[in-house]
Amino acid sequence: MRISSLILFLTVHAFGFLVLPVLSFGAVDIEVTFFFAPPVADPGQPIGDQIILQVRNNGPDDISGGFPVGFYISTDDQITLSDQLLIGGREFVSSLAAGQEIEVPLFGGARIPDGFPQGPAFLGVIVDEFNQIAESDETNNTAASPINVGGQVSTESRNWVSVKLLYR
Ligand SMILES: [Ca+2]
Ligand SMILES: [Ca+2]
Repeated sequence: MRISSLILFLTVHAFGFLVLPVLSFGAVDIEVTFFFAPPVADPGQPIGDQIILQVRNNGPDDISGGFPVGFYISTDDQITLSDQLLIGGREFVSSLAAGQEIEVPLFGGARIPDGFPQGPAFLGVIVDEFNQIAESDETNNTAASPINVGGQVSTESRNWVSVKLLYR
């Protein structure tokens, strides 16, 4: 009995030492697995329906508390809270189970704020926007896609629009 008690004692302590430090790093990881934004848009133009975002919880734990997702317009490809949030550009994911991957729909009327400077920019996203969830990897929560702001439509895009109008 004394030996088995000793083994139990050592097992509990070894378990605690091995597992607790791992848990303290966060047992979930939200990752942006797919992001698409239109290559051209005018300020004020509704573009929410053209933006596609997919996220996954790499686990091993479920996320039940939910987290906000912010869509931003930036002059560089580093998307941070100091960039400009799209008007109507914040959504909320209420839960995400371990291993679950979902598409996060964005409000269709979301748009670049009027007055944003014309020219090359980046449309991006921040998942767990205010870092309220501790994750094993905090570096995979953003994505950015180049966008030309202000109607500088490329020839290819213009042709595509013409073809679509022709067949309507
Ligand atoms: Ca993450
Ligand atoms: Ca986080």
